[in-house]
Amino acid sequence: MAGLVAASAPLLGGCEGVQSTLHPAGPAARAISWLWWGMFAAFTAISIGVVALWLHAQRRRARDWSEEEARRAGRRFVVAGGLLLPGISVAVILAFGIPIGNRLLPQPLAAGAPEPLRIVVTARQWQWEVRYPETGEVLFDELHLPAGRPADVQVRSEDVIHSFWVPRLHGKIDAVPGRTHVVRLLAEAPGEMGGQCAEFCGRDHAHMVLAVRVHPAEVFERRLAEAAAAGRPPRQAAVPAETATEVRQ
Ligand SMILES: [Cu+2]
Repeated sequence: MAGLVAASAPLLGGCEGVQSTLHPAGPAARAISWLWWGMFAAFTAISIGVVALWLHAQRRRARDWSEEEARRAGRRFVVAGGLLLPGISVAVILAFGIPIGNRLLPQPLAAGAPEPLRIVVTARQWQWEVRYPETGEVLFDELHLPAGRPADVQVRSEDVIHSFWVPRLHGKIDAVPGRTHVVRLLAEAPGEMGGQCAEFCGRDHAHMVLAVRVHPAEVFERRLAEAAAAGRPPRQAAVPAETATEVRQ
């Protein structure tokens, strides 16, 4: 067992990183990662059980079955392996998954909780436009967040379907033309992380990345005030979609 743990250490090291679902930096991503680990443990146990049964069957001496016995054994096999096992597995996953999924929704906040920051993210081939309606500041491929304050990100698309995903903070949410989907991001501590378009959207899909910077709350507030005072100019010029590849390489 100790050997197995030692052997898996380098693999688990791969779970770290700026863009890892298994290295959560907020409550939503942590809930998703717990669900993932729970499913991983449960299905590992089921896989081991199935292999153990198979080995047991291999070693067992064959015996003659009457027709009635064979029919009964076959029926039992279908009920246990075809109905009970998948039925119980799906019920257990739903029992954990539905409350977690519900907690991930941008529900009304309790009285006294900090007001969520509003951010509008518009996806287009192949760029993220990030707008802060409070100040009018517009950024490209860059998202700044305050630590400890939720941000309701309104996700839209101007062309095809994209998917907005900051794995260390939350799950994926589709950016669908003509619709606005809201995802509530909450980062617990300052730091840098990555985001990525998670829906194939054309030639430069793989380059449609987002740098996410989480600032201490007071630094972020200062940043907002400075942007408001600066007369709402775009902080960085838009990169024309045609030249986006060259610029990024
Ligand atoms: Cu994409």
